[in-house]
Amino acid sequence: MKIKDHILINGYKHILYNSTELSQEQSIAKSEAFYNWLDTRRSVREYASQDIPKEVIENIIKSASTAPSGAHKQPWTFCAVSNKELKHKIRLAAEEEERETYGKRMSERWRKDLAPLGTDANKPFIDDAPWIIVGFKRVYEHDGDERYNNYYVNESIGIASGMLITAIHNAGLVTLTHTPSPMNFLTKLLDRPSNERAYLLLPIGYPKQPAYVPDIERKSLDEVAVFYE
Ligand code: IYR
Repeated sequence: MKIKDHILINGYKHILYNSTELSQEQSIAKSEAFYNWLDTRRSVREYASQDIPKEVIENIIKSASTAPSGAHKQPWTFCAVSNKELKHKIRLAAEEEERETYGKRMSERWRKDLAPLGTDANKPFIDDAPWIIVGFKRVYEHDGDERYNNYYVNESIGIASGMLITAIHNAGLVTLTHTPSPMNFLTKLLDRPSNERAYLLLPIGYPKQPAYVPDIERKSLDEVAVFYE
């Protein structure tokens, strides 16, 4: 029987999925190689000023935007900033919030948990990295005067952000997840509409040479997985 190149479901066109079939051996080898490569990713806090081609930034954002999302609404906007004055304004505003956070909002316990990672209220990486990307979640959309909520917005932008971080690593670049809180200042500085809320800020660049990262270990498979066979 000839396979149809498309079918209709609920009257909507569904096209053939082009699957890339691997043998079990290939699948094992590929998944192991991917894990080993992904395990080399680290959050890096010190950046070289070396520039990145804009095309790379465009490609990593396109990669993130391939993420699955609630009802395929793709409820995200990624703002990529290389403008030095704007990055500096963002740094100053982020540090102001962070001074409050580290000085007053954090519990003693939280401060202790962060101590091994060496984070503090200073965010020089916002100036130093040639690009920063601020991911915004789009809570609702407008259709004329009406507002429609998007679905699973946090889950959707969370998945897209993970894919963005993976794409950055794949491009031979480094990043770290900065989550200034509250982040309203980013809406103002980047002139975003009221249906968008900042979700995370990622500096993107090459690591300073040499750069140091915390000597930490990841949980073992046993600690993060339970199998029911
Ligand atoms: N948002 C602050 C504090 C911070 C909190 C956690 I939990 C971290 O893992 C790292 C930092 C900041 O971005 O510095």
